[in-house]
Amino acid sequence: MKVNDVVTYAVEGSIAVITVNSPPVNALSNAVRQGVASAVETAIGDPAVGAMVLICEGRTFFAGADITEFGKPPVEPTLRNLQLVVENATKPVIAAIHGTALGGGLELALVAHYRIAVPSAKCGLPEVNLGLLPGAGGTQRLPRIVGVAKALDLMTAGSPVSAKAAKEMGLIDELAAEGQLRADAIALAQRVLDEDRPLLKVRDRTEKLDAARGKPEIFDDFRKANARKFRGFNAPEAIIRCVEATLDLPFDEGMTFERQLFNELQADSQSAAQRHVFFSERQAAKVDSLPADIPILPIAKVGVIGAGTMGGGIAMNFANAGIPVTLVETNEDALFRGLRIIRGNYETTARKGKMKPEDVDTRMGLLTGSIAMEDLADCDLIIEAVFEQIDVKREVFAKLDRIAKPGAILATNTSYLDIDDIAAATSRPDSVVGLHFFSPANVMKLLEVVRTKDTKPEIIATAMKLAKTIGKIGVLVGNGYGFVGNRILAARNGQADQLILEGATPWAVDKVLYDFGFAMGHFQMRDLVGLDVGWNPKTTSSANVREILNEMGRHGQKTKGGFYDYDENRKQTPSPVAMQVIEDFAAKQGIVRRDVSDAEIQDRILFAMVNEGARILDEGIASRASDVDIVWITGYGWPKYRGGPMFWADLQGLPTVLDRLKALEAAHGAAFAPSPLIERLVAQGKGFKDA
Ligand code: 3H9
Repeated sequence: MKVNDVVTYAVEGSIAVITVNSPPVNALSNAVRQGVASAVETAIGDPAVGAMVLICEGRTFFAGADITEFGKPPVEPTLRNLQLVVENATKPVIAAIHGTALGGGLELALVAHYRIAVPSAKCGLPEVNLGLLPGAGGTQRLPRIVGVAKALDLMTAGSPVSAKAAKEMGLIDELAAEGQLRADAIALAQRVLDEDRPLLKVRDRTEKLDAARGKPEIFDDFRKANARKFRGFNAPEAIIRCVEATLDLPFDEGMTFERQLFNELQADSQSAAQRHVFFSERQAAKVDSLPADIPILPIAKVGVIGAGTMGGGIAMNFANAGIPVTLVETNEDALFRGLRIIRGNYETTARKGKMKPEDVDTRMGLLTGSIAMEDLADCDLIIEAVFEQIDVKREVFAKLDRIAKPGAILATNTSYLDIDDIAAATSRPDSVVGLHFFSPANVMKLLEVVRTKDTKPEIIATAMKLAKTIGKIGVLVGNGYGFVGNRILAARNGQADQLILEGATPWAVDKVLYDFGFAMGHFQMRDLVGLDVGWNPKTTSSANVREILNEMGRHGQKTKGGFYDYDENRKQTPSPVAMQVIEDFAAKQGIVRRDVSDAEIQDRILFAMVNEGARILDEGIASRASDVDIVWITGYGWPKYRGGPMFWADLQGLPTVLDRLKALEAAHGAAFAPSPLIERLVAQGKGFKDA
């Protein structure tokens, strides 16, 4: 029987089976909640029914509340009211889980009286990733079923656990056979009936809470251990407070407390920012201009040219995904060094328990070293990661053109160079694309896929798909200096370099950025990367502070001195030597140093970045404002809870941004001349989100 468009009701023997089918992920939308509540009530009123099974069709059990309904007026039954219907049902309800039971989905399963899952299923409360807490009783029920410590871990990490782990911790009562969930859930329901098992309610359980009573240090230790990870985010602390409440308050009062904190988080800009990031990541994967049926080219074998830090990291991505790689260097020493470093990286990962020790050899087995580019002849994709100089790259591509098989994708990992220029060295520029990885390439999530004026659409589609295969977030960008990420970085560099000449200290600039939420300040980052990256000792001319520091042998952390001084443990202190260099250079330039406030530092750096982002958007180098946000969040450490530079600008209000830019232009010159896009959007009363 159809209950509504998304819920069906069937009775088998004495078991009612309530089936939900609301693609893509069975989110608990208005229609789903209404359908399930009405089906449960039907089952309660049906004398032929003794117990019921709640199950989903499609790829997953409920993936949570419907995020698209956030901020809209609530429609009955709310999730919490639906939960009351299920929890207080006079007949046992069995939740049957496959795919991912997430957020409100798991919270709904937690009001069922029994839970069964297939081994491949996963359970989690990922609300923290959306700047929220589990707001349908998750914070009150999870500690009652898995204990306080595990609940804190699960809810603040937000990552799901396997059904097996869930069973071990008591979250799941039984494992079903894979592919047999429906039958096994009905059988469990029948057993519950036959054995006259009680209607178990998680809310009534106290044994796990009792074990944590009188140990307030659990919470303080947890806060301390995670202080760095949680810095700046509001949701983790709210979750901890709710879990504390499970020990201090009766269940219903705990629920009220959870609701209050949930509402506060939901109304906060952090959650809006994190929801924006969730949808923007998914949006970035879509290329509007490509037909839906575009062919995806098979990538069975990959070649990487250059076994340095970048090339090695790139190769690891493919080996991790089970794709064989031929890694080419110019000589055996460099090749062996590269392969040794890769093995070392895998061994470290295995030692940390993040990889099975036997997988080290499996992955290394997928990597073949060579010093002959000819060995790349059978590769479907070849990525070049050699020295960042146009002549070197053009030479490599001319040679590749002679070696690569017809139809192979030829990719460059350049960060700044003109890829049309590189492609012109081949007879097949339409096969050339940019794949801009971020260092360390086996870790960083971002992949800028750079389309040239000639890149074939199927290559773009294949590259975007490949990004997902290797666990990256691919963002399609246009071919312009620095693409999206590094061009905005250049705008930030420009201001930071100028600010320290005008009177700010590098540590003051760094503190402003750190306090804004970046993991690291600008100059700390430069010291870490190495001041000598891209610096040429042969042509150096003391033209700026960085060159002078390099000329003094101060290349950053690796030489124990850059903008900061470093001790043996890499602990940093502001360097008086660097400060003297800055002051002397400013004097030479005729700059009279003055007090620069933190507010000025923040304004100049952030508004310069936003303005550059707008120009990039206007020029079509990025196709969506949200793509710019994703680049800076996944590649450059922009704090996730601030949603990216364009989201942040929208939050300030574009009229305010325009006013600030005009004021900054008057005070500091043309770098701040507002992008025409900002002027247009303000005139139309729009924000970047509408661009
Ligand atoms: C919550 O539950 C709050 C409660 O505690 C309290 C309430 C009072 N809603 O990721 P995919 C869309 S908060 C609406 O590409 P996959 C997604 O946008 C929620 N839409 O698939 C995409 O749309 P499109 C807690 C959603 O297989 C499509 O589904 N739950 C939702 O790689 C496919 O998604 C979460 O945070 C949603 N909840 O991964 C779970 N979820 O096709 C969030 C997805 O138009 N979801 N969509 O681009 C996920 O983690 C993944 O989507 C999932 C599937 C693992 C389920």
